[in-house]
Amino acid sequence: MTVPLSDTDRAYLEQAVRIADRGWGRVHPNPLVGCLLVKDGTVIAEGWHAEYGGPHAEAMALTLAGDRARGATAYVSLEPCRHEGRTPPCSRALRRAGVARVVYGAADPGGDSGGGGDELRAAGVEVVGPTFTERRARALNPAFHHRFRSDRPWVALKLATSIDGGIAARAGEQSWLTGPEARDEVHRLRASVDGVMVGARTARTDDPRLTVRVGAPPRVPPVRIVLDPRATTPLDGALLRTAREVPVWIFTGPEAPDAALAAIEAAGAVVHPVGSAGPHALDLDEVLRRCGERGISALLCEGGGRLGAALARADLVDRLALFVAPRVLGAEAVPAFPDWPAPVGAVAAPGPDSGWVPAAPPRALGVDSLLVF
Ligand code: AOF
Ligand code: ZN
Repeated sequence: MTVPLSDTDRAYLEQAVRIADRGWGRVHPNPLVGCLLVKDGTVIAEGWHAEYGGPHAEAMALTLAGDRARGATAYVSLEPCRHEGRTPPCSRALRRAGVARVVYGAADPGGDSGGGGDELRAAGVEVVGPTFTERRARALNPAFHHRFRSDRPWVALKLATSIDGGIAARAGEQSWLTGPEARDEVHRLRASVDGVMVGARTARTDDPRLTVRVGAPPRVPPVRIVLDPRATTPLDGALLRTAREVPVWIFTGPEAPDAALAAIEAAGAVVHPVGSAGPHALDLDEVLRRCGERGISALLCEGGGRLGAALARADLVDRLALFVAPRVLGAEAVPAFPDWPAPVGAVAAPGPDSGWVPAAPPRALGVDSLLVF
């Protein structure tokens, strides 16, 4: 159950959410968190979680405010933690600083870290929260919340289509659909995940680098992952040429020749053999499980069409990052989801960013959220 908020409280809390974004690319797998300390109608300090393992948002704000925190209201986008983790518990820090009131957004799903709200209440602090629905909380820190519900990584699928729903003008062709704004957003998404994944055909035809080259560099560059059943990723391509600079993982299947695997390893990439799911297809559950075991908690799939459709078909997509270009590809275009048994609709994440209304779909795409650009 969520607690209702006054307009003033909501405005400050939304400001805390915007501040949280300053940690983008630096804090995952921990959540983005923002905190605002307000006293007598004035913001006296802003704090945010700026670096994984570093001070929490509340701690930063309290340090900046010093003695002025006494009697203030703290607005925090996530319930204050009460655990002794990499940093001391924020519930204790807020209490000791004499903060009179705490208004927070999302409930902390963490077993040990959660429950700071109740602890503060018990200590006599006025606490208002949780005030975000689970859906809102998940939209802000999707991979963080996903971790408590699943063993596999959170998966975002980037899909660029024409307005008539095509992903390429003709089979096997690369069609450049979107513009610089979309490219910037993709780099921003890359900075927030642990792995960026493509299929082997995309690695061969597009020769992508899959690095973050726009905006502030992430704390850890995402691992570049190719799903390559037959080990055909070109040795002289952009990925394998730079495999010693930013890690490259190649998932291969039983069809892969030993010599190709040896050459890929010699180039500095890590080969992960997994089971097959038919000709030229890998067992996606196994791929994701392996990724999870090796510390990938959030994954961005950038295509191609076949891999994206296979992930969606297996209900392995949590977020669809949909880029719709103002172009028409026409009758010969390759559809984003070929050979589906029935027309596809999507479950829209309501929110300020999405004015999208789903058609009544015979078969819904099982995504948690949808971003449309
Ligand atoms: C953050 N930043 O601002 C807040 C968090 O890894 P630790 O020990 O720093 O603890 C991370 C947990 O603390 C995290 O899972 C969440 O439950 C809680 N709150 N975490 O990284 C913050 N407020
Ligand atoms: Zn904390």
